[in-house]
Amino acid sequence: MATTTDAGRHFPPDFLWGAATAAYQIEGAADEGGRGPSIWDTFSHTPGRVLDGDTGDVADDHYHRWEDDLDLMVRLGLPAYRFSIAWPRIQPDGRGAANQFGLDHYRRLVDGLLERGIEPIVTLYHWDLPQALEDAGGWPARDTAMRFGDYAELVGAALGDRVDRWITLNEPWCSAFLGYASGVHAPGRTEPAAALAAAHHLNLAHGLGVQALRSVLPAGSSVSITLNLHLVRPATDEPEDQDAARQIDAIGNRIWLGPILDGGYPDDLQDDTAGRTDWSFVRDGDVAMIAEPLDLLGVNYYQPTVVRRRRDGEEPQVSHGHGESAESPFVGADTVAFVEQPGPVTAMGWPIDASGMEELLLQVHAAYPNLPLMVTENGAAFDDEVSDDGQVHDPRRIAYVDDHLRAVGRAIDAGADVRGYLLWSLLDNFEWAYGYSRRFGIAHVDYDTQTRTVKDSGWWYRDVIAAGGLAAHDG
Ligand code: IFM
Repeated sequence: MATTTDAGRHFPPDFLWGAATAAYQIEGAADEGGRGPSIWDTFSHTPGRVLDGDTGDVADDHYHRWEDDLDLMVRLGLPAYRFSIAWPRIQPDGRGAANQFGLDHYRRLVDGLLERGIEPIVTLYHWDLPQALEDAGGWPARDTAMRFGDYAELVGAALGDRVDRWITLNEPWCSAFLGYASGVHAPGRTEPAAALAAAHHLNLAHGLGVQALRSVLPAGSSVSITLNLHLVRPATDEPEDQDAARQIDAIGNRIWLGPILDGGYPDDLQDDTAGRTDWSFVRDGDVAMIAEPLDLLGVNYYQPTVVRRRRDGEEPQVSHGHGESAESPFVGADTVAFVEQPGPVTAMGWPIDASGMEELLLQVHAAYPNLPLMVTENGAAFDDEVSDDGQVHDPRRIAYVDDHLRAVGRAIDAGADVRGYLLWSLLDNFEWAYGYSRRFGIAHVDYDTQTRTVKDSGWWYRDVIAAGGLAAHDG
């Protein structure tokens, strides 16, 4: 139980503190170690897809600098580090025997973490699908789910003796709907029906991944999935706005929670999307495979979403808070309008509202009271610069994280079983379609020199971790 006193807020003693990254966003070394191309290599090298033509070719050069980066984590006193494995380093074509060189790289990384007393948390898939699998159909093709099961088994067998915590997929909503519906993420397709098939095959991949991991991991290992659940609020109490919120909840949240935790796809989701697909890609037995029991649910939260029903004659929106596209990522919810929220925003344009964190954790806890939760991502981008004094002063990030941690604490007080908080992100990195223009790190990266400078927020977070909580709020 978290406790609040005048002196501040303390978290449970076994609360896991950490920071997170993902392979394509930090590694670079795109052509090294036998790595094959991923959909993000292809996408970022396609003119017009990523801001300023940025690519992940070099990124933070973490592939070469990982030891220094682990030492940086030690300076920050991080007890845990969440990172992802690049599938194309393990299976360059997405199938077949493992590339030993790739496995060895991650084994060294894990050993380096363990030697430094940092707990590794492995995400198997953070959006870098081997290009060969996209060429064979990508996530809309059922076979991709089977291939993920094989990949999960290879990695689980190689690292299961030293990694206790596993996450199958990161934010499959982005993979399915930003990748295949709005097309603002790789592979950049705008095929709403295919996006729904992709969502199902990502669910199936998750289930097969859990099965594969369980078959090779020691008993007691923790297996989970990370979802970017949408905290959706209707703009008014009017039934049509409430129904708009229901639709976004269906296509944003229950499309994952339904089959994974509730035994099937919700009827209203199938009704909403009936004009796009007949869902015949769901085969007998699939839902049972998807519903493999989980040890924990990873929740990523950044911002709330406010919606209303679009009025007659009103044009559909081309921006849905996830980049500009004529196709909405919210398939089947074409008459939903996204309402701009008053108040401060981050450099992503995302509204800052920590109350959504508390609300979301409590909603999920109410729906699944026996499932432990972990905040596997939360953080903010701001336009940080190295000052003349050589430091990076980022008070807005400190305020953002402070507020959101307090919200996590309130959720714990109210009964939510939240086991940890992993800040996004350790380092400034490749922010997908925004390239290097958005900085989420608690350590600044100078992309010309690869110099890391711990921001004020990094030192502040170190102190929070060391104290096991937050000092008194003076705001
Ligand atoms: O950078 C991303 C991360 O890869 C997935 N979750 C959201 C972050 C910020 O956009």
